[in-house]
Amino acid sequence: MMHHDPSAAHFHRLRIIGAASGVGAQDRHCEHGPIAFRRSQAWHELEHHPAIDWGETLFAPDRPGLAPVERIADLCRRLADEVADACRAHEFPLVLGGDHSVAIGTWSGVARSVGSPLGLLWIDAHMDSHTPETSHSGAIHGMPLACLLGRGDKRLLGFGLPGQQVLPAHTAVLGARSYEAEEAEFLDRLGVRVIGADEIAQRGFAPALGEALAIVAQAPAGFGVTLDLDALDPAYAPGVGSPEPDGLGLRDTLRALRRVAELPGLRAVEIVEYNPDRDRHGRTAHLITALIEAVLPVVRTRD
Ligand SMILES: [Mn+2]
Repeated sequence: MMHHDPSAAHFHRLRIIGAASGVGAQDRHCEHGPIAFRRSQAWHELEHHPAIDWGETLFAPDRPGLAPVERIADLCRRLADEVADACRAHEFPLVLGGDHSVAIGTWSGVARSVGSPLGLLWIDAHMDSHTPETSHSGAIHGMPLACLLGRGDKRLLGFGLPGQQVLPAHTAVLGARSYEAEEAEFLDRLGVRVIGADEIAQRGFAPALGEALAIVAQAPAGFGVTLDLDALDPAYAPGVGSPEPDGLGLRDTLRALRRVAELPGLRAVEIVEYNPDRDRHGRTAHLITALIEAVLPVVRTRD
């Protein structure tokens, strides 16, 4: 008998799932993120850890004639399956992107496995809440949150549950500082709480995070965290797809993930937009290692 009580979640291992796609971005170099991280010195610090397993690394199909949206749909469908499989095996999914369009697959997979829409904390410099009608660039990594809220290209919807994969009342965007008015209006209309960089600067990071966690962690079926590395200041994360100045601090971000890992309803974590071509001295790769270590207490091994 499966229980969906978030407090009953128990994970005996952390499963890293690579989502090696840059198809959703104009600059496609994020597709090299998972493979480059796996080859990095930073990963070697963790690769023999008994509680961590690197599962599949998935790629977007490259058949001629496939439109970007079809390639992303194919990847996200398989990613949702892989994430749901990890959940079924009581392994904690940690998805490593890849551009942020892969979030459509990650959170659809978790929502399917718990049988109900989730809470979601979206930590990002951007809102990623365009629809095909409002997008200026057409890039799908600017649309995944809207898709998870049930709005977007039909080919990108319904991979987990019919309709919404996440509950607007239990979704929060944290750290946004570069966005278009249409995105802010869309989220506002749905009642999604956005705590932007300006508000964080005024109130301080800890109270802002506390409010965001109170919103997402009360979702009845549990919640997830997706971290776009561009939420951090480029000084700490230079290796991202779309760097934006004046981002979150390193300690604040690590503290946030440690705090999240203590909450019983946490179902999965996603780290995206790692672009190894822009990294400097492995700084961003080492940051990813530190972020994985911050999440690791979700695994409670029975001695
Ligand atoms: Mn993003």
